Amino acid sequence: MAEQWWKESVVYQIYPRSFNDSNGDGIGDIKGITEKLDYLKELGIDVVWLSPVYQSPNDDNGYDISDYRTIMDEFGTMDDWEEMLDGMHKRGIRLVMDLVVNHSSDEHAWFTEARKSKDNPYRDYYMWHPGKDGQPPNNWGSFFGGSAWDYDEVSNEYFLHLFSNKQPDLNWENKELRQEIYDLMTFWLDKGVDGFRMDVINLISKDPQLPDAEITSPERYQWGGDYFVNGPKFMDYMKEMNEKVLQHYDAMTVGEMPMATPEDGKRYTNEESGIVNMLFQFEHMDVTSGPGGKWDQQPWKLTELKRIISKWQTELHGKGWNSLYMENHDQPRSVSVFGDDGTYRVESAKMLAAWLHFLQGTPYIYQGQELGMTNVYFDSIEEYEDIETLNMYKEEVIEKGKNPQDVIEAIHKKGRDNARTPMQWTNEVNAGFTTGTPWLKVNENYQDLNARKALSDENSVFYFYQKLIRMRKEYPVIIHGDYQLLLENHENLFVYSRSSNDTTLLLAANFSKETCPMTLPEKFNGGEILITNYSDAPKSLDHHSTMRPYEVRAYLL
Ligand code: ISL
Ligand code: CA
Repeated sequence: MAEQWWKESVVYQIYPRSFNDSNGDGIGDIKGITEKLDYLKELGIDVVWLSPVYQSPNDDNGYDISDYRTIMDEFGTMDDWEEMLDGMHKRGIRLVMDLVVNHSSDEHAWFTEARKSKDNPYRDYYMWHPGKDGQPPNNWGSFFGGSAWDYDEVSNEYFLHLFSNKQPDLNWENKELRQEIYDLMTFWLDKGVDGFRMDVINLISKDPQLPDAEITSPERYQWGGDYFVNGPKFMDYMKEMNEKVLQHYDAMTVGEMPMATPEDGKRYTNEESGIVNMLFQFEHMDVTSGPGGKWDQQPWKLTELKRIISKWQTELHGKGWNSLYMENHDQPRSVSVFGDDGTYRVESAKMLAAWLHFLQGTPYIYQGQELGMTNVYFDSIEEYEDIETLNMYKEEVIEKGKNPQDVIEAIHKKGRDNARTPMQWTNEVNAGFTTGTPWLKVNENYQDLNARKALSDENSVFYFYQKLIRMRKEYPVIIHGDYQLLLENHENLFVYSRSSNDTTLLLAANFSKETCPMTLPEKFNGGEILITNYSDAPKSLDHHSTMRPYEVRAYLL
């Protein structure tokens, strides 16, 4: 078996549109990334996951691909990309590309051909179906609102799109289509990429009967996941992909898998019969969602987060591998949700970092997380760009007449643009992201919160991450140790231990503004402190102790 370098790696996610603009057009680009490679090296990360940079009409910022083998004009050229890859490899950084193959753009040549006629050779690359009594073939809703089906006048049929209507779903039943995908993967692997992050990969196989979803909400369209999440041929397709492509390369794979349970996690990531190295699951991100789903944000409970994290830690130990994340380009900023983006911003950003990095799995840092970047609170819908947010606003406010202020508040809490505001490099105009007009407004806190400032302050969140990344290389217990939850029912403190052989690591984190007394079992005494966000924290552990607001401490016993 190949060396499992991905278990010991820390991954940094770049959302290129918002990372760094090299030519002043307001849009981040590949040369802009190359300019910042020393910054990434300084942080110490091992792998970059680059969100899509392929040709795209940008209906969903590159997650709608119109050519899988060329670089988006706005981002630069293939030469720029090669220079970037070289620069990464020279610094010992690996590159994982985004593979978005549940759907393509409707502007992909396959689709423009397919929609020409029912007997076009590319027709079957997509999922076409006649309607039912002038209505879509079934009642499935799209992730981005409305029906998952769009009517096509030319052929009087509908095509399936689980995401926007400019993201038609590819038909994996078609053998030629599958081969096209394996070929494009090979194309990038031969160019030297080190792996793939696979977008909504567990949605690629749909129940061929396309049954109506059970009616579970008062909405017009329903959640059809029973018929396309982990669908009937998902494993077969992935095995074929491994045989035809992946097994011939030393490549890391991470599957994004909405709705995945630990059972799924084990099935898909175990070393004997798994199909990816690790997965992104969503269960812990959903602790803030109420019964109304993503936009129904509710106060969350630490005990619930503990239950979910502990379940995944325990069930996958020795049987699979997980990724560890609290942020990405689809999620709000973690300090704003799980910490405090006011008084305790720095403390809570560090607390979340240490708490995450000492769990078992491969950590992912989303650009700006290493600075403790926060959510953005734009006043008006005009300032938002994300298709999911804009569609939802239109549906709720314009079609259903909801109070716009309530909807904006939901967007403040959960909108994807929270993560997509430009990276804050300096305290200069537009946070040093661009000399032009940024495609999405910069968060106004950049004066105080930026990379330049972090790099000149040895107590910054940045250097805290740097230490954590180093520690993961120094202490094998972080990679391999087993996990035990302590103080299970405590509402503010998250305490766990990791043990292997004769080493125990103890992590105690206060997820609240309260000062909390902490009493641990007696064996948790002594040892030495590894890292903390309060410089005067006790150097060795006393099993009776007090945790201050958002304090975190890790001890090696
Ligand atoms: O963002 C979401 C709401 O929290 C999710 O529903 C998200 O759409 C889902 O996790 C799939 O995400 C991935 O595929 C989408 C793309 O818009 C996301 O950016 C991507 O991460 C379609 O390609
Ligand atoms: Ca640019």
